[in-house]
Amino acid sequence: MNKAERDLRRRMKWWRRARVGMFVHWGLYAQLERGEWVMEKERIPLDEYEKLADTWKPKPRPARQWARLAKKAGMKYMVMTTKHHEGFCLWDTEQTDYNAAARGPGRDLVREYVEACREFGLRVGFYYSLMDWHHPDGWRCARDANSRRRFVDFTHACLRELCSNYGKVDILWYDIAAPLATPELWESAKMNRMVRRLQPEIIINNRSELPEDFGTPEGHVTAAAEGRAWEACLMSNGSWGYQPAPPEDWCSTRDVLIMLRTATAGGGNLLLNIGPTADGSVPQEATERLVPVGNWLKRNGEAVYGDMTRADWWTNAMHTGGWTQKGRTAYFWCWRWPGRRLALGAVHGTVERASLLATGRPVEFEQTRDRLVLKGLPRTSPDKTAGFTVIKLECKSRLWQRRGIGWTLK
Ligand code: JFZ
Repeated sequence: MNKAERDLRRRMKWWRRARVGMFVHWGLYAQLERGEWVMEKERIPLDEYEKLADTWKPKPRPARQWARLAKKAGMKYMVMTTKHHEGFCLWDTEQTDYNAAARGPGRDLVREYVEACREFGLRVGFYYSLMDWHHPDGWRCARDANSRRRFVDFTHACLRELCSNYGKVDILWYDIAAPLATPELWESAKMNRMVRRLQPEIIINNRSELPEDFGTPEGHVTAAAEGRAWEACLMSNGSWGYQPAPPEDWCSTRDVLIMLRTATAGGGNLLLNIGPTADGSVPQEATERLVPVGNWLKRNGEAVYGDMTRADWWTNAMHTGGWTQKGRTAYFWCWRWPGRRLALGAVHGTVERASLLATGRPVEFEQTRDRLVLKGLPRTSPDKTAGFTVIKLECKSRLWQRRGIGWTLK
């Protein structure tokens, strides 16, 4: 391992162990209640959209409510949109007066957010959209050299402020590097050097057209993602920015746990979004689903947090559940409870102890060749939060399950 790799490992350590964070999409668009792309999708003329900057009046310190919920839900970090594609800056910037301090809100919303994260012991992430629909050079920069110069200077200056004025920033989450086609045109290498000079421990995602520290598969959780650190980001109700949705469109508590299992097994993180309303309130549906996730994690977090071992070759191997793994301990997440006996085939390795993770209650078991049978289980799933019971298997060496059919026939 060379020095750069060692540095990366050290910087990423907390993040790998943290596993789950809260994404927050919040901006002028929340007032229209049709998602964060509404300006573009409905081709709202700029002068009409700009009026939203003065009509936006969020209630005092809503970020405390987000952070409190994130904490309750077992999340360890947050990432908030400091500027989405609409171009409105949520912090007090000198680069444009299209910002929260100068307009309707009358204060620095990024500062409130950072303070709330710190109050609740959460790591701080900044989302920053490179694409900008409001800046006069935001599109022109692709065709005109002077315009590009101005826009790149603006972009770098915004990031300099964000990395200078808010104390320690843990994550920089770039988005959509349009319309400039290459990292050379954005001067991304220089930009990220500056960011790291100001924030030596920061973790940077891969959306400035450079790979940097982690990948960002979106809208799906794939166990076999990237061959390096990755974080799947997901909406919880079919929209990033606030948009009311029928209850069926919201991920359930079980959906979240299923995604969390897949991410954990694949060695990745999960960044789950909420879109607060214009005044900053968290939609009731989000609270209803996320609080139980946190309660479940209080009892079963051991199967999620920490230095998990990649167990992605096991994904979906059983119809009763799936696995995560931490060294010599394997966790079977049973989502379809089979009753008093649970049989797991093609399992290799010697189990020394089996128990229900949530309560520690020991479970009787028998291993014959590659078959593991757990016995004397409760008749129905003991997990009353989400019907998702984790069985902990402490093993002599690392357990694994063979893929494919017919292996027991020889
Ligand atoms: C972007 C934004 O356009 C969207 O509003 C939201 O902020 C999301 C987190 O990021 O959307 C993307 C970005 C990248 C891909 C897809 C949608 N992608 O790489 O497939």
